Amino acid sequence: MLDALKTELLESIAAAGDLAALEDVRVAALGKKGRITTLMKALGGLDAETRKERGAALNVVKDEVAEAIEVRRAALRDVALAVRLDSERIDVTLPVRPESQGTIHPISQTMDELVAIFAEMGFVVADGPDIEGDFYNFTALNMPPEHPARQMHDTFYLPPAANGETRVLRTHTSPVQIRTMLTQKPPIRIIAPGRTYRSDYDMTHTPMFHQVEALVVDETTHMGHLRGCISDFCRAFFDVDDLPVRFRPSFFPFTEPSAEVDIGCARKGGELKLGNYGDWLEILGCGMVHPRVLEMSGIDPTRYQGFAFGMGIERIAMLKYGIPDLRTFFEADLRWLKHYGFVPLDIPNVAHGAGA
Ligand code: 2NL
Repeated sequence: MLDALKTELLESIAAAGDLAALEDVRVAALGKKGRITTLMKALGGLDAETRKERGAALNVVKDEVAEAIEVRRAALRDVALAVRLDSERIDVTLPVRPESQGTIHPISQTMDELVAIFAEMGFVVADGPDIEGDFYNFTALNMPPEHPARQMHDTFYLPPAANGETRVLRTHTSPVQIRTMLTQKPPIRIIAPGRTYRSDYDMTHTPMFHQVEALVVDETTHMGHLRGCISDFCRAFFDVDDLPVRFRPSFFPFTEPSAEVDIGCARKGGELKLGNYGDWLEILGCGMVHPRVLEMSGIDPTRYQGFAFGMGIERIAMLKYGIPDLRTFFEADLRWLKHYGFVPLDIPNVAHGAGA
């Protein structure tokens, strides 16, 4: 009788065409009210000798059936997977449909390139709020109230904070570096890319624009590091190995000494070419962090020195990608975006000139 049951169960296991049918077979045999389970329960009513014998035999059948179910389940799972893989096969080399319409904005692409280059050099990306306190945007940068440099910033002012502090839309990304110095111990090596705001609108200015600033602070940081870092960056970003890079003395309230950086170019017939052609083009400002700035940011200027630099992202994007008009960046013109935008999968990395 047990043999007949076993044969019958093994047959229905073999006949189960899918996982659901197999589960039905399992429940009918081994479930709470399954046939084997019922027989097991009935053992209690037998005398000790018969119970031992029948129990052992039942256990063998139960194990065999359970094993057969497992084997069948694995086979059915393989079949189900194979069917699914076959039916869901796609050719990933085909173009996407409907063809993708969107492009990466040149500002986003350029920021990704900057991050790729500076990350390779060991910089970490830092960010901060667009709405800043007067202290972080000006005072900590050696521009006390009434400092003439403040007037040059065409600042957007907001109603004061609850504590009375003057609030502004940040006029540069420097406050991010101030916040970093106030909360982290050197060595510090960060870049701060982001939106900045100045109340100015003409051919070469928009009220919102983008900047990236870099800051390095350590015990032995000096101008040689500043020079090498900036030269390497310019050559990587513009993808010109022998790009001439020149430092001219300048002034910023937050750096001493300060410099402006020019790169080599040629201007011919309204065209601009970057490289060793004898002419020069200004692209960024830099300097050694002013000791007073370090001090106001909680860093001991007798122990640490730092360098910093900053540049406009629209400007370097225009140079690299031949975009002639700044204001078009912010017009959201789909034809412009199609022309100057980037394929979403063209992800910048240093091996690819970050990219070329
Ligand atoms: C430019 C010049 C510069 C900095 C930015 C900086 C930041 C801190 C301390 C010292 Cl927290 N300096 N930033 C330094 C020199 C130049 O930007 O022409 N930007 C568009």
